[in-house]
Amino acid sequence: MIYELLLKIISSKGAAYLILLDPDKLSNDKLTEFVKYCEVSGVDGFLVGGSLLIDGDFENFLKKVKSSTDLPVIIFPGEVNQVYQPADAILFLSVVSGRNPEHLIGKHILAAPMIKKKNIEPISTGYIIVESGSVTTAEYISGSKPIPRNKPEIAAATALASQYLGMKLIYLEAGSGASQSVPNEMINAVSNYCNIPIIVGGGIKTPQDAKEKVNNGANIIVTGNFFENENNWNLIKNFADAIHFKVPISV
Ligand code: 1GP
Repeated sequence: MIYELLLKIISSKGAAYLILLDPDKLSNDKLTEFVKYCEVSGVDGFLVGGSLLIDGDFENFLKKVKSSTDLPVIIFPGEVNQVYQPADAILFLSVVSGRNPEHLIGKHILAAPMIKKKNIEPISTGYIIVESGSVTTAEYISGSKPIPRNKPEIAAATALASQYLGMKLIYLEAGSGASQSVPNEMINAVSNYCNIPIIVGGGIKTPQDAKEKVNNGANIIVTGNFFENENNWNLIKNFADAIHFKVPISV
């Protein structure tokens, strides 16, 4: 089970590091090379998806990722049409920060039978969109208001409600390419208030920022955009080392 595997990684390495692969943004000819690069740099697994898919061929992209790595490959769906095999798991996201019923339960009713039929492990996740400077694709597409940056208590109460509803993960999302990442005070408030693992992503551009997020209670860090620039690939290991604070750094 991928959820248990994530818990094991969190407990052995301090936190887990996942890289988001967006079929629209990563060219097919670079995909295998990038995935291998991530593997040797200490990444723990991959999310595949995006809030809006325009050009990418999701199914073939997913197949290529799976055939390039033995690390967990988890679908991070932006839409119901992103449920495909082969995948090890899918984040079954409910946008709990918003009040749009389609993204709270509607899409899930359409997706659930497909997930069952394709035998993919669903990991129920309370998805909390956080204000990050400007309107992000996740916010716009889900038609839901983000939680204000200066209201950590709203995020904490939302996360606790998600936990009480039986969700297994919280995802604090600033949005892909966000100009500001999720505030550390908010991560801290959420981690002090609920006891399910917290994923933090969106706008994380430095190992230092990733490390601060872990120090404030993030259990899983996600980066995507930053490595769409190939010149940044050599920094993946720095991110992994900053996130895996329990693992002695090798030189
Ligand atoms: C988006 O959290 C992820 O859903 C990653 O964000 O692309 O900004 O790293 P970035």
